[in-house]
Amino acid sequence: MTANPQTAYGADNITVLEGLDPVRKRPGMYIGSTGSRGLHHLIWEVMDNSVDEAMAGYCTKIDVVIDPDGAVTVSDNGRGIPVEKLAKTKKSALTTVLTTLHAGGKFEEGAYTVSGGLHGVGLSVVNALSSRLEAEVRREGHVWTQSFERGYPTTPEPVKGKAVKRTGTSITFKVDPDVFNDTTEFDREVVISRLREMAFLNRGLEISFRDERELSRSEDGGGFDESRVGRGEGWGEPYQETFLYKGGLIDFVKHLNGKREPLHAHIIDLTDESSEAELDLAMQWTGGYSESVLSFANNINTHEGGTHEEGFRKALTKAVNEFARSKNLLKEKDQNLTGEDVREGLTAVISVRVRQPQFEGQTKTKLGNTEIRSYVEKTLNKVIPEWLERHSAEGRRIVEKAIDASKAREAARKARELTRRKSGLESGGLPDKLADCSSRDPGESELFIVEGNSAAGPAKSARDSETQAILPIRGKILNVEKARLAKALQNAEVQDIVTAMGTGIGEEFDVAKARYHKVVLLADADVDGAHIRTLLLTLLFRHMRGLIEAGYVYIAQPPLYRVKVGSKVHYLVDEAELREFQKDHPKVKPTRFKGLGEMNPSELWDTTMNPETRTLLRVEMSDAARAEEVFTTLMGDIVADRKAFIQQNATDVRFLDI
Ligand code: 0RA
Repeated sequence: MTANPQTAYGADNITVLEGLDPVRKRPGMYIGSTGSRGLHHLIWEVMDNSVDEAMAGYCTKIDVVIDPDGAVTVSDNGRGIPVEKLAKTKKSALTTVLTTLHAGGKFEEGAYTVSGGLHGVGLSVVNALSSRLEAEVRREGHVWTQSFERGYPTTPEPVKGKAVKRTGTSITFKVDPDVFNDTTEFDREVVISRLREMAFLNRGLEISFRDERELSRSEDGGGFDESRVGRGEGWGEPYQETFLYKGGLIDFVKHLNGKREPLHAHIIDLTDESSEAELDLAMQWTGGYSESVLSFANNINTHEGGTHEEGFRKALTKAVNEFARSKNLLKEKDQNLTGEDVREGLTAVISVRVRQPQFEGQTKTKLGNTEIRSYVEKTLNKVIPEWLERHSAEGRRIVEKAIDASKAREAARKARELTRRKSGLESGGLPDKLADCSSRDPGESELFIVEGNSAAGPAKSARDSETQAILPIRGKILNVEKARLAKALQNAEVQDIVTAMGTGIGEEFDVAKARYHKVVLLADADVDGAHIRTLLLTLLFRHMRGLIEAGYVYIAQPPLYRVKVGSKVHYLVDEAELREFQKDHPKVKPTRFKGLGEMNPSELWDTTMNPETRTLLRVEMSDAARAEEVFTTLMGDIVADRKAFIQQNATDVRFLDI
């Protein structure tokens, strides 16, 4: 078998071979980025094809395996990708799908529709970006295999192998490190969370996952946790888990609500199928104050929302108000519950399937189809009122909660006014503690929110006062997960952050007013620092989410260790980096910084603040479901969960997919 792609074939292949060239030249155009997000996108892309097969009713099980060298295999028990020769390309359908851009299977009268991967680019893109890819198809009584290197087939056609009865497709790919030069390592937690989500969204579909990679010590946070052994998280054994939800979105809502106290007994479950589209909705209110509405279109998490969410919100607000009025629960005739009042404490998952989804927005995660707004609204205008009538006791509790929220909102408005007056915001007053930068251009201005006074000193002397502002905050800020906005606004640290940012908070929040386009959270590299960072992230996530969505929120990475080799000083961010360093320098003795305050200003500048030399992690919203889950376990009522989580993830902020 020849492995030289340049000379493998004659002229006939050239068009096909050239077909994938643009993908390797500009991978970002096809998968968004060549960072961690783009890397994971390859798995989703391959899996989407199997999920399509499942949605079409031909596949019940998908297996995802990461082998010890990091190659990924996605197998399904569907019909198998067709292998016969196509008149159009004079090649096997399998070869065509894997080597032709946008051959999303549409070579055959609509038999094969991509479920709508964020970019919906298909298997050929994965092939182009993999150093090797093997396709195995079980079909027509035989196994067929074909291998590829960087998108080039190593045999002209699939090779027919042994006889088999079962049908299905397995794709194994190893990503090309020349393309993904940042990282080629899949994050287990990211994979697990997407597979679980896919299983929730596709009721009855069994998705199993096995990670055969060696568990690296650094990933485990160094501790041994017995509860993780059963699933293969002990030393040496592969991690294995199967996701299969008979309840679909109902199970999703149960999962999201976890141990939170529900406000009413039933999970509301509404579905509709029409010629236009399909709609699936599950929701339940809890006694809490935060709103968690997740939306999906064709299995894609639309965290920027869109028309399906708009239709849902409009119908829900209307239905609850009308129900409340019909039961005489509103005191005054003209009293109205706002959408925010109605959604307080609500956990909802809405999933639509649309024939030709239009994805818009910065991250292409906003559904744009206008016909879907009216479809969802119209459908829900009928079924939500019916549900409330059938469960009127539960309906009453929901209304009572919304009325409470309404009162609290009024109190919050007063508190905000007070904040404004106290801080003199209207006259441009800023917090006393803020060392502002001199630039008035938000695009170049950075706000460092620094924990602890001892660190604020060095940060102030180190900064570039033209573009870098420092806001010191003291100790633990209020946990907003357990408090309404009105209460949060009484907290001095919260007030200072809101005033410094200039955006307002809650209903009044306006990202266009941000005084800085970088907000950098700077906390110690220890457990307490992680806790404070999480509290700050919770505040931003719950009440100033637009900052995260705009990509303005960053996490600074101060080093934990300093080592000297001869006269040269090195700084290392965490234990994993230190261990790596000690492989080459086994004799060095590290100094561990106890806190930011131990660093002198020039060290802090060089390692953490200087835009030329620092590494900032940007906080992204790419996984809202996971973020929801983390914030509720982390910041909710269950102290034991929180403790365990923080201990396991002390320096790990990846839950926001950074
Ligand atoms: C085109 C046509 C048919 C199946 C598929 C594509 C197919 C593609 C993938 C990709 C991963 N798993 C897949 N499973 C099926 C149907 C052909 C027929 O009529 O049998």
